[in-house]
Amino acid sequence: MRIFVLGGDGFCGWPTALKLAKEGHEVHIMDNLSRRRIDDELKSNSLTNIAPIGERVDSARYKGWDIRYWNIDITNYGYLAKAVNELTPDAIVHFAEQRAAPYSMIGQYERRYTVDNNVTGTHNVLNAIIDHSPHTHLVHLGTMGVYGYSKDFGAIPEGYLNIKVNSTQKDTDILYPTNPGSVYHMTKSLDQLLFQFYNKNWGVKITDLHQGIVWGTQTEETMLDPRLINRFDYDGVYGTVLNRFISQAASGNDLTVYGTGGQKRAFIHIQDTANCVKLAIENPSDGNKVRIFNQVSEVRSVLELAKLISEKYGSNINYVENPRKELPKNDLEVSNEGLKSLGFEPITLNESLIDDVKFIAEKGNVKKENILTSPKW
Ligand code: NAD
Ligand code: USQ
Repeated sequence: MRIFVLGGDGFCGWPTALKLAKEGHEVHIMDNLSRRRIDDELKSNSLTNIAPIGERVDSARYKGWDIRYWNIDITNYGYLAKAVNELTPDAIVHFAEQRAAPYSMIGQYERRYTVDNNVTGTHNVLNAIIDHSPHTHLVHLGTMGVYGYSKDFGAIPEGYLNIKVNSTQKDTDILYPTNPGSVYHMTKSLDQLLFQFYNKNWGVKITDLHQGIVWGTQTEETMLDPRLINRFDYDGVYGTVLNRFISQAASGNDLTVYGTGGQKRAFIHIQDTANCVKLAIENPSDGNKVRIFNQVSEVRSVLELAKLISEKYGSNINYVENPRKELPKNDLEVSNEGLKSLGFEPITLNESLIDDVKFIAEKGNVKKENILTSPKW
């Protein structure tokens, strides 16, 4: 298949692009490298020494994989539409959004940038598809955060909630009521509405993957050459919780549990991100309705993870005041039957995978001043 990977230089996009290329697909990475620029803006760094995009792609091509790179900002409609028109891809995987909740809550510039970048980018992709390549299947990376994190309506279903309307006593499926906790998460809720409309009106084939928190760094493909190594975020803005705890342990720092650590979240290993996207692409949606899958492997609480890392490596737990507005404690249960029905076999937390991440983190330069950099909201 010919596949565009929008955001293919990022943490999830790069290993997914490699996986798809290794499987024999023709892969076109499109990325404006904004994530690398934001590292400079935040004076932060990936713990791994990521190669420039040209070098990354050259070393992947050297393996015989059909993969290329285009420097395209998807908020610029002209360039994106030209590429879709000329190449009419079978599938577009859309990772190209500003994805850090803390970044989206820093101030007015970051709030507006996140909305402008994410909503315009998604809307442009949909327009390029309906005008130039209506057969293209769009696979979008959404987030569990669109649902909020509660069991108010029972286990979280895959996108749609089955309800009985009091006044008519009729059963119906509605889009799950959205409850985002940051401007970033809100953009994913807005993306959902765009998908419903473009599917209803033009029948666009869409799969929205509501992914949990990704952990790990290396995949089967990124391990094949040092120039293919994936990025590893650890700072208080882009680092996600489990990778942060492991890098904190690796660098002899305390584990930074926000509040009580009673927050339960869904998690997935980076290898499974690539596996699930591949499954979604190779088993396309029929376009009758927007297909929504929860791309998650397991649910854990923040404190449970901190205790696991603390006991394993002897680190201290530092309970810091929670910079975020979120429930101090929540219960969570998530269905992931959709991807499982396509063959997904989740990789769950295990000691050897955690050791692998620590091994990578130990080689990196954790700047202590970047550990507690989250804005407050
Ligand atoms: P990332 O920031 O590492 O990668 C995003 C990539 O998109 C970057 O390389 C960036 O340069 C690019 N990009 C952003 N805006 C662009 C634009 N306008 N035009 C072209 N390229 C652009 O993020 P990630 O962790 O790889 O996340 C990828 C997607 O997966 C995001 O949409 C995110 O919301 C979703 N997701 C991530 C996680 C996670 O834990 N990392 C969890 C759930 C969902
Ligand atoms: N947390 C800590 N200590 C830390 C960092 C985080 O206790 O040092 C807590 C947070 O308060 C929060 C939880 O850990 O309760 C998760 O935080 P996170 O930064 O790991 O994840 P989050 O902000 O939710 O965002 C990440 C990705 C985002 C994706 C989302 C999936 O950055 O792109 O959409 O995970 S989900 O959380 O399932 O919505």
